Parts: sequence; structure tokens; C-alpha cells
Amino acid sequence: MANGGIVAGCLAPHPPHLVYAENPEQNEPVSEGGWEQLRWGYERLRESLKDVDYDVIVILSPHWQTYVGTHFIGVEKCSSKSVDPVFPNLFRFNYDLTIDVELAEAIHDQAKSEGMSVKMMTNPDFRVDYGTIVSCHMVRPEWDKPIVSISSNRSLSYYSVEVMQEMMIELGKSTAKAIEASGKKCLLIASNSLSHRHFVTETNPPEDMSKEHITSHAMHLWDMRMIELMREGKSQQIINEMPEFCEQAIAETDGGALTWLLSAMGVPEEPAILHGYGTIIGTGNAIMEWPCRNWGA
Ligand code: 2X7
Ligand code: FE2
Repeated sequence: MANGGIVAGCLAPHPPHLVYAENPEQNEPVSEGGWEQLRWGYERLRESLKDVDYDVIVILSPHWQTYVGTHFIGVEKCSSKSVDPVFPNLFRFNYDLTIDVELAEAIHDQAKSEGMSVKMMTNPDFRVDYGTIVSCHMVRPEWDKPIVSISSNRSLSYYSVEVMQEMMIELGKSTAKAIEASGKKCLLIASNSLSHRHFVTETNPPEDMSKEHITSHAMHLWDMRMIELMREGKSQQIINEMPEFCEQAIAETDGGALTWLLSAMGVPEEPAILHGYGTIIGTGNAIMEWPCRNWGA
């Protein structure tokens, strides 16, 4: 790969339950496990990536929500404690990560030159969102790669899912251009669940798997449809159906991450690999990989 490029794109969901169930030393709460199907899926993804050479992880998370433009972390070292506001009983994680500010600025500048509203986030006390942390931890628990952290510009709140998707398609194109010019090899992550209708009470203990299932048959059907489209390489159809999916399945793709990822990869017709699927408090979660490194120039 003479120029920079995308070695793989991943759909890597971030419910904090996954980190809680893994019991890494950085997380304070202690569990008896749980959500194994998904955690084994992440194991398969890590195995698939273990010999892949890359420089940086580029991630877009729906839990860093910005309302005026897309923001990029522009601080090289970020360390603090991340507490999930809804599940503080499951996720109190001490993180210490490095940002590739150079690449973040390059994507920012490229998007700006295309007319997008963008901003570098330079507050040294900024708290990195848990979506970014959970997905990065599950994909690469060694924390030995710098990341580029991209916010979810909630243009759907002002306009519509359609407008949001249009903007994510542009952001994806700018991301790909900047990566190519950078000369860096990148792993891209869309950090989101699929169907996102969840239960409103928690079981005791939270990892009681006898209570875990999808919230409704309709949500299951939507998740399976999206997974099949990904496995068949029908990226354009996914983008076309995205507004309906977001509305009917309350899908977390409404944050734009999956559309951004598909666009950055050039709306691939190559099939994605399904590494795992499972539910977390009723939401649907798929771990998918597009192995771009094998597709040739
Ligand atoms: O952020 C999440 C999520 N997307 C799905 C399920 C449970 C918790 O957090
Ligand atoms: Fe989420």
C-alpha cells in the first residue's frame, strides 16, 4: 500500500456491557461475564486483524454529539475516567489514549475545503465519550495505536435523517481522500448498534443472560435484513434504506457512523464478514468487517 489506505472497515458496537463483561483492569465494576456471543464475535474480529499492519484507528461515535458541525479531537493525550451516564454501575473506565492529531487535522481540512462545517476540539480537559472507548477497547484492547475521534453531527435534529446521511457521505469521501494523502494505513470503525429499542429496567445481576433477547420480532427482522445486505455487499441499498431503518428500528445508525464508513470505503460491493450478532438490553448488535486490504487497488 504505497499511498495511505483503509485496511478494514468495522461495524463495532459499543454497549458498555461488553467491557463490563470482559473485566479489564481499567474498568472498576466487576462482572460474572455475559453477552458471550458478542464477545466471541469481537474475539473473531481481533483474530482476523491480528496480522494486519496499520498505523491508526479512525472512529465515529454517536455518543459524541455535536450540533454545529462535525468535530475532531485535537488534543494529543487524553486520559481521565469515563463513566456511562445511564450505566454508571457497569462502566467506570480509566482511559489513557493517544490521538493522531495530524490525521485528524488532515480530515478536518479536507472536509472544510469541501464546504463542510467542521471544528478541531482543543479543550485539554475534554472527556472522551464511552462509545469511542468501548469500541476501541473491544477491537484493540492493547491501546497501542493512536486514534482519530470524530463526532456525530446531529443534523438530523435540525433537518432529517436524509440530510444527515448526505452529510455523512461527504464526510466519508473527505475521510478517504485525507487518508490516502496521509500515507497512513487506517482501520475505520463505525461505533453503533443496529436496532436500538431497549428495555427500561435492568435485571439483577445485569449479566443474567436468561433475560436477554431482542425487544420485538420487528427489530429482529430489521437487524437480519441489514446484516444480509452487508453480507451481500449491497452497500448502496443499505444507504437507500437507511431513513426507514432509522425510523422503524430506532436504529443507532441515525448517528451517521455506518453511512460515513460505507462512503469512506467507496460504497463497496464486496461482502462484509459477520463476526457476531447479539442483543444487549434488547438492542441488536452486529460485529462486521469489510476486509478492504484484500480487495486490490
Ligand atoms: O450505548 C448503548 C447502546 N448503544 C446500546 C445498548 C445499551 C447501552 O448503551
Ligand atoms: Fe449507544
